Amino acid sequence: NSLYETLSTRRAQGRKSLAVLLDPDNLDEAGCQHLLELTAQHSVEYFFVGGSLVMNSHQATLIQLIKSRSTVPVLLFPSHSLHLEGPADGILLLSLISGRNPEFLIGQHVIAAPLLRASNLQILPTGYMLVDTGRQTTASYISGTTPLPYDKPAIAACTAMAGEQLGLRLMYLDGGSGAMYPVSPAMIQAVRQAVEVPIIVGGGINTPEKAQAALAAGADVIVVGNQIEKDPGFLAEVSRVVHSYNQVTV
Ligand code: 1GP
Repeated sequence: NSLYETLSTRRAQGRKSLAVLLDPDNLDEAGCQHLLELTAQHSVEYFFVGGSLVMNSHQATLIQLIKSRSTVPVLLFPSHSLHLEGPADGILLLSLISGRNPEFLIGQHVIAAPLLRASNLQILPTGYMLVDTGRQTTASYISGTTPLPYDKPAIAACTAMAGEQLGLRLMYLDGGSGAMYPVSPAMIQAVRQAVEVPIIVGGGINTPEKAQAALAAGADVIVVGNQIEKDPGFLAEVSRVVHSYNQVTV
């Protein structure tokens, strides 16, 4: 099955998924090995690999290591057309629809298009929405865009609706890495009601309660990065929340 078919089947069945975000800048080989051992015990559906800034060049090595030890699909989560290295399975091809910077709506995509055509990556066209969660994030600074206001779910809903009408097949609501607080359940709910496509939610999910709140509001996939970097034991906790939720709701 293609990655997209699996995502939309899981969405249709009301099954939730966990994605672990691996930032090549923050993860060395030993840390990655440890994480892979943990993910063998506590299920994870996706690894997302990327970051707003990439300060070293070991993304490809990191992905090779994951692919040699794990069957969990690896999706590139790039912030720039320069960040496409490594034998990943697919790519979240992000169009930054919360912003008004043409470079991240279409410019980078034009540069990346022939590289993607020549690759074996499965392409997942994704409407990427940055949400203001209390302080300026690297993603918002680097992209030169204003995030969606935290307390305006209707703007997020209309943005997602427009993205879906333009043919984007996933929506990603992101409070930004290490956000002070996650995207609000009210905003997730509004987006859930506005579109049919699977919804990914990340940024600042650092407790089981925050994970549960995002899932209950309608997230199909939650993304956790920072908290697992700080405390790899959180992986077991958040995996339990995501997958016990499935047993309750299916
Ligand atoms: C950021 O959604 C991701 O783009 C994950 O955020 O690192 O805060 O979990 P955290």
